[in-house]
Amino acid sequence: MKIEKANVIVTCPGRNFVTLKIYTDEGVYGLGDATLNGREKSVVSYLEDHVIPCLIGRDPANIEDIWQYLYKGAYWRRGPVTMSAIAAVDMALWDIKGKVLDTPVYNLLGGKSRQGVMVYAHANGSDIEETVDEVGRYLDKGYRAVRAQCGIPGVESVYGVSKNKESYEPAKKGLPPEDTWSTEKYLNHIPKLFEQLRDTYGDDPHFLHDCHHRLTPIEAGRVGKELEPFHLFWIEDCTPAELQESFRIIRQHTTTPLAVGEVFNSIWDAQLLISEMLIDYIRTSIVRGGGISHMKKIASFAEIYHVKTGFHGATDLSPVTMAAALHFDLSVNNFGIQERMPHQEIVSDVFSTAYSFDSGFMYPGDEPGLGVDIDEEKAKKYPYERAYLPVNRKEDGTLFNW
Ligand code: KDG
Ligand code: MG
Repeated sequence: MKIEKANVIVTCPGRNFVTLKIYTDEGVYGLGDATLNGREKSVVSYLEDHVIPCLIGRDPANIEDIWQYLYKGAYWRRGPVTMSAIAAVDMALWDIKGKVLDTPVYNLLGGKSRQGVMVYAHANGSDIEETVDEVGRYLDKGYRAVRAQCGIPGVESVYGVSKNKESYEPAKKGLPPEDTWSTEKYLNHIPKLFEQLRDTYGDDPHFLHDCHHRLTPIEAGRVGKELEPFHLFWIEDCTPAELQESFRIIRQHTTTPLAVGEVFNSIWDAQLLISEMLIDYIRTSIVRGGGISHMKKIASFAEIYHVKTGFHGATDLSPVTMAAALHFDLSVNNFGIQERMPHQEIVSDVFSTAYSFDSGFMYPGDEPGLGVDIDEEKAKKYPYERAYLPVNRKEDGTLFNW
């Protein structure tokens, strides 16, 4: 079998998605997600100009060799554009292998380690009361785990909190909007939210929180320590994690579990964090981390050090990544939890999926391959629309982490 052709589909049903479709000479095709929020077109060019021409004529069965060819063969390694492009090829090749062997991808990864994948929902509100009510609505829907983000008095626009009760979508059409941030106000407010959540719902539900790269290590130590009585499942991205050693400081101050890595691209971004057991969950998703092939290595490395997976699953990861993540989550022993931020209804006009949700768990379905398809004619109805994540400034105007 040979790769005969490949094309890239860019579509915007509510938000932009970039999908790679690889065709074989025997009529089987595979899909991969290459969406990089706010930088979509760079990955399109990387694939069309530099990757697809090198794929034609190769045997799609040789997934590892093709991965190494694209990674080592480019000479320029890592980075979100390169690794998202490689991830898309890798996902599509696993999809093809599953279809050729007539089996779901989780079977190729070692089979089921569990029956379903525990997912966490996103709850948010403009204040504590609204957020607590929203968490209750998710618990009523059967979720066992809910992430809670809430408005901060005196801060106009807060990460993870929607305006006018619309569903939360961080990327905004047009050029990047600007938010204003106050760490002081945030730190004073956030423990009160989790105190109220435990008072209302008791000890059983898992609660999570995303600090979204806003704190210094010592501030992260403070928030982790103050949240200890409310035993969170994790706090996420409490500091930007380029400086892996900084997590030593956080660990000295708190036993609140730490999750990190949705912006990581490779095992090298997390090598020290994992080997020194400075984190508890690795969040790098299939699309950011070079596909299933590289994520297998990250998860196996993490397993040795008691670190579990907790894959990113926001709306900018397409249904193809969601499916790939679910197959992966079902198979590895050190699965922790999977993020679920459901796509808008309109996305299902373009993508059809075999995965399902029931009582707090997701299931990838038993279709051969990844179990996702794309309707290219319908995709054309939704052309690309420029959209960016916000930029963040401190109250005095200093540019800060978003
Ligand atoms: O594109 C950026 C989003 O995926 C990110 O802001 C979402 O932090 C996020 C999360 O935890 O889902
Ligand atoms: Mg996050």
